[in-house]
Amino acid sequence: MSALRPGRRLLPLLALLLASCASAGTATPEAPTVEALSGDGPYDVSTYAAVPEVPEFADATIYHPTDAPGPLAGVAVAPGYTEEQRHVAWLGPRLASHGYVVLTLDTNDPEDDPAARAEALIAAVRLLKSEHARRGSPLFGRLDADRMAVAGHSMGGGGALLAADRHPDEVRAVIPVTPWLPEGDFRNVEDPTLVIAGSADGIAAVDEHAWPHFRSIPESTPKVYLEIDGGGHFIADSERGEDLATVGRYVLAWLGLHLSEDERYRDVLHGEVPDADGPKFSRYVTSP
Ligand code: 9J3
Repeated sequence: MSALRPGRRLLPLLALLLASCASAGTATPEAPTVEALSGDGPYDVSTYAAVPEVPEFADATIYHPTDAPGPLAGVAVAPGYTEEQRHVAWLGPRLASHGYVVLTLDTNDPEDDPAARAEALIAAVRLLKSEHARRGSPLFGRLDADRMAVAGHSMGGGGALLAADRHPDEVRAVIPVTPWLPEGDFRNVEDPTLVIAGSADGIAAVDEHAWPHFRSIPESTPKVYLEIDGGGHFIADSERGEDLATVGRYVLAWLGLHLSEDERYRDVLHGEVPDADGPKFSRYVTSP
């Protein structure tokens, strides 16, 4: 039996090694430096909008990396109240060029509430999974159905949180950006959640929305609250976002750690906040 002991001790090491090499869905080959994560990644991106129709949302666009090794993880993104895909569209090429499949959607009604946006996001996750199985889809056989994230702006962010609250098994990571949902209570959220907020948000004030949302998520759920100092409601808007490089970097790190399960991203999120970021953030709270 004693001959087994060294093997037993080596097993966790071996598992770690395998995990870091094989992390399925991790298509980003470069080290997660500030520079590498602040802009588009190494992959070519294609888009298509001829996706099967579903009742839960209107049009959609799928962005995917053409030359990334699969299986690929996916992210569904919902815009905010009265907004359209173009408001969140920058995330398509940004994330897809780093190896993710991204679906941006238009809600059925631009005034749809967060609950409708939650169902739209879950339908989008299911649609991505079905694209994996649909002959003729550009994603046929290329997706990892177990690695899907939901994200959104404002009511779309409230929707992303609700989606994770109601369908924890269908989601692996959640990224609400300046989320809006009064009295939002996310005590059932088990999926790792990155809340991105702006301290000067005049539409979804952080004290009424993002911060209590974050606080309502159980301490047992991996979560980070990133608050841009002086940031408004549109810090992650394709046209109005003033520092999309920073927002995108933390989104990529969250997906890298929790969707691709690549431990190299842990330090980006849980190590020291880079000197250049310190003054940008009014709060950066991580748990656990
Ligand atoms: O999605 C959003 O930007 C929500 C903002 C808002 O004030 O909704 C009020 C109905």
